[in-house]
Amino acid sequence: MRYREIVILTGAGVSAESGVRTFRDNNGLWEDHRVEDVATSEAFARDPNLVQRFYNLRRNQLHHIAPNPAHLALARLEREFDGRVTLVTQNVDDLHERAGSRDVIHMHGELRRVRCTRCDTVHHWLDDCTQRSRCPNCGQAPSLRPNIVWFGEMPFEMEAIHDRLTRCDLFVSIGTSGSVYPAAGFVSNVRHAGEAHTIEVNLEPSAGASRFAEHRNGKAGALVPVLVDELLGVGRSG
Ligand code: BV8
Repeated sequence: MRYREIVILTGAGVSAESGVRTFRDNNGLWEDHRVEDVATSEAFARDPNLVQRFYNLRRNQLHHIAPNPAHLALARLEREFDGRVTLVTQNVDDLHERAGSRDVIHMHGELRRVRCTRCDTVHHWLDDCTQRSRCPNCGQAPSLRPNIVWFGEMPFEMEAIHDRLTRCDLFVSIGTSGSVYPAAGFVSNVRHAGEAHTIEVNLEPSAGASRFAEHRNGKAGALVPVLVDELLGVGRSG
């Protein structure tokens, strides 16, 4: 089967072999806080220093991690596939970009950007962000928050994502537990299942596994390069 439009959704599992902790590690706990309780605007209003610390630790981690074969294979697919590849990631790290992917939709935002809550500008930011950090545009403080989509907030670029889902003829979900919406529902938004093929690549069957036509269980670092070779027709005789 030759595909024309592929949508790829990635989650924390695609970065796991790069040493980035998934949300399921520690049963979704960080410093004994449930992630859902830290990654919210209410938590930020209640204890901004705690939330800033949560993201500063993870932003600092960006300097010590590198893309793994799964990230590199997805960048190769974007470069060499003779149709359209849309990469939507739930991840807030920059490993897809550092692997060479160019067209990445960060639906949950990015660790390397902060947003001013006063003038709404977004800035590239790799250092610690605190309540004393001044907005590079309006100069106010406190004003900067992580440009991350918290629980209860609308994910970014939903319209563009939905448009690509309804047009794609292949949807591949990689390294996600299917526990967070609306990403977990994307597989049900692709064109009528009869026309689009759907593949789940994950260490283990996810909560939404039954909604996929095909399942490949194992490590992304091993399975994604194989899948990309197949999609590029590499190693296909004749
Ligand atoms: C919204 C940024 C509405 C933060 C994140 C009840 C039912 C249904 C939905 C809800 C509900 N109650 C509330 C909701 C909505 C809520 C939600 O879904 N909650 C869940 C907990 C039930 N969703 C929201 O709030 C979303 N917004 O709904 O807005 C709205 C409408 C109108 C107007 C305004 C608002 C916003 C959700 C975004 C939250 N932010 N991230 C941060 O990163 O700090 S989500 C966060 O969790 C991560 O981004 C990540 O996406 C997600 C965890 O998911 P995964 O990526 O799947 O990670 P996980 O660890 O769970 O799984 C990893 C998988 O990899 C595992 O399956 C594992 O087996 C596998 N794996 C591990 N190693 C490997 C591997 N696979 C392959 N290879 C390996 N080596």
